Amino acid sequence: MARIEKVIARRVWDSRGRPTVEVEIGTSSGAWARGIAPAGASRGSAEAIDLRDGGGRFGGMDIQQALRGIREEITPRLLGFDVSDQEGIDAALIELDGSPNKARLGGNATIATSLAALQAAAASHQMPLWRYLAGDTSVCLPIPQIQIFGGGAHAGRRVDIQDFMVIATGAKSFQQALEMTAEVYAAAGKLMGSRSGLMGVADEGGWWPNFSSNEEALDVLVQAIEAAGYAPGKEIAIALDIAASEFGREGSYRLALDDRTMGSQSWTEVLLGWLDKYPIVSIEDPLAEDDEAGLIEFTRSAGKNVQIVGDDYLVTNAARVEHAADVGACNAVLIKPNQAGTVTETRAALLAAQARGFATIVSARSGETEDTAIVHLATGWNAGQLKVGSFARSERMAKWNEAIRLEDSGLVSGGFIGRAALAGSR
Ligand code: 2PG
Ligand code: MG
Repeated sequence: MARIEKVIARRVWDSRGRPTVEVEIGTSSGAWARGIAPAGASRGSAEAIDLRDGGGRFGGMDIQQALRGIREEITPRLLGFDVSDQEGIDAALIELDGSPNKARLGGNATIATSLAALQAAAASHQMPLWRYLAGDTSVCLPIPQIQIFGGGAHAGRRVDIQDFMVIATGAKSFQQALEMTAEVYAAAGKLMGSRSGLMGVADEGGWWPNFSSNEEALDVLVQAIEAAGYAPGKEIAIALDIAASEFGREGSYRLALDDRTMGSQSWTEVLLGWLDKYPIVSIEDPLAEDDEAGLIEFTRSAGKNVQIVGDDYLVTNAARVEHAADVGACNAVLIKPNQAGTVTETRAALLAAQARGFATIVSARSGETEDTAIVHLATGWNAGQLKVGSFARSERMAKWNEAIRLEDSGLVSGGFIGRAALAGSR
C-alpha cells in the first residue's frame, strides 16, 4: 500500500494569466503526481466556491489563503493516508472544509488536492490514469465537442450565446474528429476574416466574433462546415452552450446583441426555431438555472431528438441530476470536477447520470492549464463525450493531443463509438 508522505501546495498560473492552485503529492511507493485547479467564468450559483484573496493584487484573484489551508489543515490530515483510498481522502476534505459548498477551504484547494491524490494513486499502481479508473471494464474514447466561436462571458459578451461548437458526428476515430474540426476551425477563421468579422480569439481559443446577431453566428458556422467540405448535420453537426443563466433571470431573457427581451416561452420558441433551422444536435443550458419549469418544457418539446445538457443547473451534483431526471429536465449532464470540488463527488454525479440514462460530457473550464486529467476521466469513466474549448491554444490542444495518445496506444478496448454517445436521436 502506498501512503501519502508529502503534500506540496504552490501557486501556478492559468490560461487567463490568473493565479491557480497546484498540489503535488509524494507517496511511500516513490510515486509523485500533481493536480491543478481550473477556473470557470460563467459559473452556476450552486458550484463549489473558489477561495480567492480579494483585495487589489491580481484583481483579487490570488490564492494565498487556499494555499495556507492546504499547508496548515489539509496536509496534516492527509499524511499517512492510503493514497488509493480516494473516497476516504475526499471524505476527509469535505469534513475538514465543513461548508456546503467548499467555501471555507476553497473548491480550488480541494479539487487540486483530490486530483493530485488520484494521479498519485494511478502512478503508484504504475498505470495511466484512464486505465486505473477503468479497472477491468471496457471503456470508449469520448467524442469531442469543439468550440469554433466563443461568446458570452468568454468574449466580452460580444454575442450573447457562449459556445458555438461542432461535433464531428461522421468521424470514425478521435483522430478523424480532430482532422475534420481542424478544417472547420480554419475555414471559419478565413470566412470571418473576409467579412471583417475577426477580432482575435476568445478565452477558450475560439474565434472572437464580430457578428451583428446571434443567428448570424449560426449561419456562418454552417457556411464554415460547408467551406471545409463537409455536409452539415450529416458529417459535422452543431452543439451550442447557450449559458442562459448569464442573460436570463426570473423568466426574463435579454439578448443584448439582438436588442430583444423575452419571457421564457418566447425564448423557448426562438430556440426551437433554431433547432428546426440548423443542424444542432446538442444544446447546453438553454434556459437559466432558475428556470426549471422552462427546462422541463424545453426537454418535453425537444429532448427526444436533441441532447439537452445541464451545466449551471446541475453543477456536477448527484442529487441535482437525480432530481432533474425525476422532473424530466435535460437528458445529459456536463461533468466538471471543480464544480463538485472532489473526485468522489464528481464521479457520483456521473454515476447518477449514467444510472438514469443521461448522457455525460466531461468538461474543462474556460480558465485551464496544461493538466490533462479530464481526458483520462472522460475515458476511464466511459463518459462518452469531452468538451475542452476550441482548437487553438495549448491549454486546449494539450487535452486533444492527450486523447490522440490514448487512441494511438490501442489499449482503450471499447474504441471510438462516436455520435452514439449523444442523447437524442438526431
Ligand atoms: C461552460 C464552461 C466551458 P466556464 O460554461 O460550459 O465552456 O465555461 O468554465 O466559464 O463555466
Ligand atoms: Mg456551460
